[in-house]
Amino acid sequence: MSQQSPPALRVGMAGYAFMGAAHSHAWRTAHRFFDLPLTPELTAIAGRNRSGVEQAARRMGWGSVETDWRALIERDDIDLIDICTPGNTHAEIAIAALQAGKHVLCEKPLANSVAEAQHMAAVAEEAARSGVFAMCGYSYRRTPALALMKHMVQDGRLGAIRQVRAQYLQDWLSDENAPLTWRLDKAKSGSGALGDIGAHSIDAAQFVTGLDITGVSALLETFTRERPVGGDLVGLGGHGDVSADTARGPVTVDDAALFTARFDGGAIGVFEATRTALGRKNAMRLEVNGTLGSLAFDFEDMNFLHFYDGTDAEDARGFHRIMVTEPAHPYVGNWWPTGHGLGYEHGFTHQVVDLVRALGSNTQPTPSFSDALGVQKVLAAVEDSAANNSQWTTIKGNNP
Ligand code: SOE
Repeated sequence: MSQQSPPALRVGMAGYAFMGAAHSHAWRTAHRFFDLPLTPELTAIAGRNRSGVEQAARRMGWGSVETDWRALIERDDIDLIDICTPGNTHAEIAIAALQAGKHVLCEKPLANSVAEAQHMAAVAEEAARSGVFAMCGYSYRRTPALALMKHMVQDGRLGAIRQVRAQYLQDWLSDENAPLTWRLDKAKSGSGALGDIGAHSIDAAQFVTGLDITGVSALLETFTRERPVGGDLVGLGGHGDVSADTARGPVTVDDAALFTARFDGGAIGVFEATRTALGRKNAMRLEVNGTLGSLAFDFEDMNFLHFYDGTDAEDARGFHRIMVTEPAHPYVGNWWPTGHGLGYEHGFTHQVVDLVRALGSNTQPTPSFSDALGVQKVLAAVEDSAANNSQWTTIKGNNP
């Protein structure tokens, strides 16, 4: 007798660039490797350019297209809106979707300002009372090695947390002729490396340690203040047909962000986010030092977690290189035999798994918009500090 498939979760996605492709892969894949209470269906994808969104729909497996995100929200055959568009659109789309009774998955950072994020979190809190839920896409939490890191900290393997060291290093803007894109326009992206990749480090540090950042001292830098307009950035690395005499426009965001931080509970941290660290491609790194041990992760070596256990016998002490591919490790048991490794896209699939399981049990998925508001407050404090000679800037009540 054929097993009855779980009810459909009909998804409408806004946007179809890099994150749209990663999310589409996750919606297509999650239920084929994990038992889920709902079966995602790629019902419709929206984008302003009809030929572009039609090509994306064919390539990514979406059932229909819209040229306006509002049409997704008006459709009664869509249960969840997945927002994969630039940050300046997140608030309007998420609020409209939640108020129309549709669940929301919104890419990070949640918004381009604390005010927008507060509004989104308030609407999400209200919607949750009616069983309509929202989640923010801090996908690195679902990298198995980072999830293992959190479990080990929670289990007390590091003792009391003393220091956090977080870097997110890329180099796709090292070339001063890399063209202007929406990520370099503050009106669209909210900030540069700080919000684009520094937000991941802030969320991961707070998620892994369970500690909130309470204050920062920061500096931001923009090395290349004008870039060619009109070049099409291929992926994030190469770029299209720009030449030395292509007209140049202003860059209005940071290339690099550095800040020190204090956490509740007494720990201190140092953070770095840059898109001009030549040679570093996607080095999202997190190290946590405690009184009993240390843990260290580098996304460019994402299947491994490095653990120094201070309780080891003295002659056996040293960093252990844990290959995070054992069935006992988070998520990996649903994929391949031990030693076969996972990739960047698996974090997005695990994000869908946890979201769909939460929706299936009528519970709040994490990170919630309230959690993401906490990250937004840290981003704003970093910008405030940097604008005031790196003065110490506190984050009052990291969550509403
Ligand atoms: C670009 O820096 C980017 O695509 C980020 O926007 C993503 O959130 C990160 O996962 C990879 O790098």
